[in-house]
Amino acid sequence: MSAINSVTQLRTDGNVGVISINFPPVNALSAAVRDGIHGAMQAALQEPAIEAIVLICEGSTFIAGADITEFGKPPAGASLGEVQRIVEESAKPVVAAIHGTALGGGLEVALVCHWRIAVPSARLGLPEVNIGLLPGAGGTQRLPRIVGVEKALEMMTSGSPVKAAEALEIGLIDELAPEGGLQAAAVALARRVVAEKRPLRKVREQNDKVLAARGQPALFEKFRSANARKFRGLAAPEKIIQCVEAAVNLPIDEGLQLERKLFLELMQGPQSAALRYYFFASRQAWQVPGLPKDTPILPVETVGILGAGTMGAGIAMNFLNAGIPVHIVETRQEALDRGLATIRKNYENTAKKGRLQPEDIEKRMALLTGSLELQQLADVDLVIEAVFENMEVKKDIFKRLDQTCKAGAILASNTSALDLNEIASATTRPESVIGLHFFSPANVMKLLEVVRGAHTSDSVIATSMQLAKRIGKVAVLVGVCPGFVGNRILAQRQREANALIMEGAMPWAVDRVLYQFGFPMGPFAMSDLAGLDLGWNKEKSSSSTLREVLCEMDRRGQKSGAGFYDYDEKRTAVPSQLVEQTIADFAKKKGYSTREVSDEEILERCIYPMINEGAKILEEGMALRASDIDVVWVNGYGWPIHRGGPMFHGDQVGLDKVLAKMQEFERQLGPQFKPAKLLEELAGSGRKFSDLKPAR
Ligand code: T1G
Repeated sequence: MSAINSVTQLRTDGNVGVISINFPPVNALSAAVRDGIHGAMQAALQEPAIEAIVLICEGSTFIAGADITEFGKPPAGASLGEVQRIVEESAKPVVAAIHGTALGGGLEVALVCHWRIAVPSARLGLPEVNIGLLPGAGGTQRLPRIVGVEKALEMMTSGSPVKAAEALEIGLIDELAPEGGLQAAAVALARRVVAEKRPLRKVREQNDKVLAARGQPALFEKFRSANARKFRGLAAPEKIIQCVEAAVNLPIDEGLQLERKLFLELMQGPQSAALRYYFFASRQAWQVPGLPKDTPILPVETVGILGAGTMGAGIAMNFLNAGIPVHIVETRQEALDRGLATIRKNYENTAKKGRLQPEDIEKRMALLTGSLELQQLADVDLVIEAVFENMEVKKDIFKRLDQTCKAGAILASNTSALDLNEIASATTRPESVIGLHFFSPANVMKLLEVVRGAHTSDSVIATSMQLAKRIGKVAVLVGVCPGFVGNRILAQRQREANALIMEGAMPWAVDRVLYQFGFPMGPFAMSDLAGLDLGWNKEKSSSSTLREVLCEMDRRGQKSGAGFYDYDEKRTAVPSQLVEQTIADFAKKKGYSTREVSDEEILERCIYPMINEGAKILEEGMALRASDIDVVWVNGYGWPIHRGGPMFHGDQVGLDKVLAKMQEFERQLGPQFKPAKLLEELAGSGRKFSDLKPAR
């Protein structure tokens, strides 16, 4: 056995040379790994006793791709192209032995091997599109040659890996190895290849599947139109399609040249920078600086939920999905029955879409119980209160929970804006009180704002962050302030959207500008979807707000067939002349004078105050990092992920420009645009939000 370098070993097993990579956490293709493979291949090729080679990894996974932390740094070590060439041109057969994930550059290395074997739990994919790139090491040319054009297009534009069984089916691997027996199986395969004198099979020479698609441009046009909505605004998918078209129509070396050109365009573009930033931001959000590594994690094996309404039922599903028993307590039987029925209905709807088996519904429902007795929560590890947003109601509930629940139980509120510290003050155990702010629909939305109270203990915080991961949420730790982080920033955008339509911008213009920016829907279309009459009281309505005026006109949103927009029977939104006139009349009555409002002003007025509010949130320590604010907005409010998040966007625009605009708006429109001190400091010193160190 010889150590090629610190991360690579070459040992022999009979006539087979085994190259083993060990570069935690995911054996990414760092310079050391590339040098190691290249050096080990040279050694193996020169060793007469070695007749075949196995490439395998230690740790949790096969190579999970290029080392994203090296992007943007000066190249070092053997290039990936050199590594691939020495493998593909090897005179000795090379077998890739795959466990965990073979992703991106990792799969592209496996694709230049002559054979591929994997354990059943392995997954193989080319997820570069998720970081705004395309497979830049031959994946766009080799994958279609193995799995065919349609499957390759789907895999590379979705970024989704396939499981080993499917990989075997589509020819991406040649054999399955027993779990725990990968190396032995790979060596055995290598030995058979030698014994049977099988010719060296190179993917780059297999052209039948791409030739079969030649002369069928409609295939690509159909794929483009079928995915137009999903690819809206994204640069990478289109370039991937172009590379696959090249794989079909050009010799592979020309296809590889195009792939290289388009890869570099994406690598140097703003979208990949944003997506790579977000990749790390979403992983950093889990880390709570200042929390001792050995902070005890409390057991959460049973959960109680107070309230069986939309939120309570949705929250319950997260725990049922993770196999955690839930007991829901309500005050009225019919509300409880309705909540339990809603949960079952949601599962049945998911099953109808083929995403859940009937037996899984029963497994989940078997974990769900309900009653009208708070006493039933005496022994649960965690209670989540999801009742009416009223401070007195919540304080009364937490007082009773404090008297009912066992010592050490975590008492959480799902409040979306109320003061958690005041809620905690109703108990004798504020150290056990935390906010778990789910977003509706709670069983769908990934974001969970974990709200730390003034007295919340480290254990309760650490337990809550870990629990969030266990139930598949993206957790961000936030402080106690009105609206926490997400809704506090949303209020800025909402205020400006409402002001802009008083000044002459149409609701559909505001929606269009924000939709074109990348949001899934603009604020007025969103209001129509949610319903304009949330919290509206017909008896007390006094035409004092535009929303009241519209509700009084029975324009309550999509559900009433009209809101800001008119809706046809297919619920297609159509700008309403009546609303246009209603807005003009209302604005006049309120003393507004209307004017032409440019798209640029709409965008800046909606986005810059969000960035400014984010700066205030950081100043007050209500978020640990600027990137946490971005993770909140990407996962809770549909901020276009290829723009990184509001704070990343501010850095991209230039904080000096954001500051100048805020100062201009402050002069023109009022103190609501007053720049945050932090924005002034950073802009003044030429720094970015990304230069800030995480708060403790
Ligand atoms: N490079 C560097 N670090 C990486 C990494 C990568 N490719 N992937 C993961 N990490 C780090 C991650 O930051 C975290 O670090 C730790 O590993 C665990 O990750 C030429 C150009 C492999 C499925 O896009 O999908 O190849 O926070 O928390 O949930 O065409 O990581 O612990 O310090 O996600 O078990 C293509 C991205 C690259 C794969 C494991 N490859 N990674 O998931 O752990 S571009 C990818 C993942 C490329 C080629 C192109 C997942 C995972 P820390 P984790 P996990």
